[in-house]
Amino acid sequence: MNIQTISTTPFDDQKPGTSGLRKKVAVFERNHYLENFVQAIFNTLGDCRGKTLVLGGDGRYLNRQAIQIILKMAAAHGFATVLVGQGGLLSTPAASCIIRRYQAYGGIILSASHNPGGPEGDFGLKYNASNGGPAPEQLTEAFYARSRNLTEYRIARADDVDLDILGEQRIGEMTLRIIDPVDDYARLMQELFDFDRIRALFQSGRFTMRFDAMHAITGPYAKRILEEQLGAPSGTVMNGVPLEDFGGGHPDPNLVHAHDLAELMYGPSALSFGAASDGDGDRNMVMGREFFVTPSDSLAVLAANAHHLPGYRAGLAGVARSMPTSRAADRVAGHLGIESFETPTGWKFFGNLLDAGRITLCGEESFGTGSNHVREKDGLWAVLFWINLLAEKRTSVAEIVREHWRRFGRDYYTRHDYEALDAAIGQQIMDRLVGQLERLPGQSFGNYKVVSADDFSYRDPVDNSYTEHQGIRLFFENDSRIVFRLSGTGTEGATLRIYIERFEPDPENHGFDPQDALKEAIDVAEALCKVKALSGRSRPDVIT
Ligand code: VG1
Ligand code: CO
Repeated sequence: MNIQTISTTPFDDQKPGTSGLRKKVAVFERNHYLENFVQAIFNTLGDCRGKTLVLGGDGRYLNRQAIQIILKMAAAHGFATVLVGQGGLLSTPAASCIIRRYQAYGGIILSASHNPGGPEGDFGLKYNASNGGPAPEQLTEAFYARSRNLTEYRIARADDVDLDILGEQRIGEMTLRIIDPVDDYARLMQELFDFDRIRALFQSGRFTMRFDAMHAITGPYAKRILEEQLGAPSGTVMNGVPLEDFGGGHPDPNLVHAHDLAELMYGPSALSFGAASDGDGDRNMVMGREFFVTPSDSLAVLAANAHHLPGYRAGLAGVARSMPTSRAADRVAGHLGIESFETPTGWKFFGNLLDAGRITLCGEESFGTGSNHVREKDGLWAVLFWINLLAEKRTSVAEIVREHWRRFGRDYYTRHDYEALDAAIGQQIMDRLVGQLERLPGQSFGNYKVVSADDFSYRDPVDNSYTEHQGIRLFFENDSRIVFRLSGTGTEGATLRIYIERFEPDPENHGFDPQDALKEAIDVAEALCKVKALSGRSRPDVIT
């Protein structure tokens, strides 16, 4: 095999964020940019001879070109086999599933998740380890360190391969296997859920649903599983063809960006169930008839009901949630007498707990839910979980959630995002909050009296690794909490996320809109961080 060694100079911005390296497409298109980062990963991994790599992405602009480059670099680095999803496609959870099933050494997933795609949009690359999960921080830090002193990268001189033909090809000594992106994942779903019961629900004719794939990666997965295997009527999957620019949309499953779906959920002909997933298929939004399920509630409901489903009959080892996620799941864990954990934002922090068998379910407020079946959050899995639950309980989404609140109390919850702020303003807001931390306890803002305040840090209970500066938490006397943090996935300026919640035990008070129920707390948050005053914005860009 003819391997070329190409001289290069380092870039100083290849620091992975919450979920891999994410940049504007134009940045990834800079000469050697992608190659440098891939070489930094391979240098960190060391000797890869004889090993297997999994490779695929969400189909966004640059996906195919990047795959051709990475394949040639993998060949130059000595990988024995690379498994690639047909057409270069793999959802994030499917990649995780495939790494585990084939005992691969690791995988590279190309995606910028819910960020827009196309030439003007974003691109991203993340490395997952042998457990199928996102590289832990020690590893991503090592990639960054390597990227800063690269002088060359190695790449095989070879023709581009055809990514659309299933089966084996060779690049030099390396075997390239193009596999069906859906098969292994669909098989895993069959092991976890009661497909017969779900099929019966669709056949009953009483259940109507749509799944909005948002022209992103889950289209082929949802069509195969929902329509072909479970007998949902064709057309159940909307926007099911993955497009390089997601049809110009923002593949982010929330009420703002999945509005086509949201509209079908209201009015006289509203559907019984609606769901959507994001660019790379790891997020989920779940709705019932005229009812939106807050992701934090979804995690709690799944935890409380998991024992009804085949894959989880044995019960749960424990549950974990990211810090900004509401405390609803903790209440369920307390009730079940199992462990609960609060981790920093990002799925990589769940990996050790899952590997050690300490937790079975985990989730984030950002439309992410998952279990020990893979090591990523999994959008379609969460949707199937809900459908299986509905098939089991023969009731509505709204009734399941309301019943949950009656039992455990309701954690009113909202997140307000101020996107693409001037980076200096974002930093100023966080610095000011940190500066106030010591003085805040004891201070009152209207009915809100601060009990404690901190800058969240986390010591991993499995490997003892330590992570700091994961967001500012304020706890109030009336069982409310406000969290401030800066996004680690944005590619423009700074995005401030404000997470606001209040616990309401009394079922008489469970019927309010969260924006009304949290009105005062939302004002307290502004008084504390002054984002509107400092940025001149009059409202958040996205409210979830
Ligand atoms: C966001 C979410 C976080 C999630 C991350 C990756 O990160 O808040 O919960 O894990 O996206 O999800 P941040 O740093 O922007 O708040 V995905 O679907 O983009 O891989
Ligand atoms: Co995603």
